[in-house]
Amino acid sequence: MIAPDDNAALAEQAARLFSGRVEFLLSAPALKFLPEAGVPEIAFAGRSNVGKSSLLNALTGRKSLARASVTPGRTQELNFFEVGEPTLFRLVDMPGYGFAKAPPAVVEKWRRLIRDFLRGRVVLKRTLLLIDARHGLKPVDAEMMQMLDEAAVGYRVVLTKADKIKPSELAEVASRTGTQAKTHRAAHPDVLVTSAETGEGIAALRAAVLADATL
Ligand SMILES: Nc1nc2c(ncn2[C@@H]2O[C@H](COP(=O)(O)OP(=O)(O)O)[C@@H](O)[C@H]2O)c(=O)[nH]1
Ligand SMILES: [Mg+2]
Repeated sequence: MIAPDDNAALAEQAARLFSGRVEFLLSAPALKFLPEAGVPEIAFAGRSNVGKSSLLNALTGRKSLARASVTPGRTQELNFFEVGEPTLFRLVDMPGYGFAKAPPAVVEKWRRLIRDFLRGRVVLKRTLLLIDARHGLKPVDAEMMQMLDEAAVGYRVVLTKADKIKPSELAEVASRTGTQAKTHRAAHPDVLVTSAETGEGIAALRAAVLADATL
């Protein structure tokens, strides 16, 4: 479990990078609006309300880089953020899934956008799949993992909201989630544990993102 590279130099470089230039680039509601594929990209995926916006904000030390959506599941856009000066890589905030009240047409549009992005984006180095530590993997997450496996996009499972449960439960969920991840061919075997609230795991996540982006 845990620990990407606890390489001190990498961690230091990552900390410096994320405290520097991080800037919103654009929102792409369809593939034809994607920015040119000039730099590596790391995407963030997860159910609505998993804590994706909060994690992006914690990662970049900004209060409101990624806005918490007012209506869960409404935003069907890929949001791009540039990191570094000049840009070293981009973060891609993918629309959340698993929202209860979405009409089938919205879900289908989401599925097509994500599938085509995952399959066609050559600069996409890794996806971080966010999972609420209180809930563990749900059937909708398994569907996302299958899409990632099929697109052959490597991904890391990141547990969010670690502060919300007891350490003993957290260890159990992390271990169980790691075991489940190992059954997916594109999944990284290590599970990262984070809390946007306490900052747990954020430095390790920064280092992992930098390592993945600059593979
Ligand atoms: N306690 C705690 N709450 C969190 C954490 N991350 C997010 N939340 C809360 O979970 C809710 C959903 O977060 P948000 O980032 O908007 O989720 P998103 O829909 O995945 O972008 C908000 O009320 C956040 O304040 C965390 O690490 N700890
Ligand atoms: Mg959000």
